[in-house]
Amino acid sequence: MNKTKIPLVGIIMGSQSDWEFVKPASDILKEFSISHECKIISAHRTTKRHSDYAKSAKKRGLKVILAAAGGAAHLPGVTAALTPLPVLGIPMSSKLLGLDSLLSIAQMPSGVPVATFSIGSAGSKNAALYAIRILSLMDKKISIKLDNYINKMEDNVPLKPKN
Ligand code: RP5
Repeated sequence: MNKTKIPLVGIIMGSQSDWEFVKPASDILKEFSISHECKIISAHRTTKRHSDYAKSAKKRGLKVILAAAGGAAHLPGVTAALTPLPVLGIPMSSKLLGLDSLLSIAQMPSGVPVATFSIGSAGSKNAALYAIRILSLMDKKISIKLDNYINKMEDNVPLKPKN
């Protein structure tokens, strides 16, 4: 991540305990050299931090927000209620294996959209790739890198299974 650049993507998570499952999103964005920031912001425990962040996000130049939360996972939904930016919700695993998180994020009332990804690190990685797809519509360099990434994925899958 280039720290001198204004972040294009904001990654927020409800707790430090989420970080190991959220880090793959940051790793992908780094791979694409996309400026981003990672912050612990809870919709329940840090309400002022959260509302300041969500309300100022667009003005600060962010284009997409990834929001990861587990259990009663209100962070993505409440963030989407406070900003017009696209919010990509990532359910974290939980005592109920993340099904509670998944449903909390997916079952938004009409009018306040949140894109919902799969539970845990695969969801984090895909949310980052989805953010990259959004950004690629406005940036030719990102679009070329994305095409290369997609092509390379096929090259990395062997045609024949190994013993
Ligand atoms: C949520 O509660 C967080 O996103 C996390 O997934 C879950 C548990 O948080 P900790 O009790 O580990 O801080 O808000």
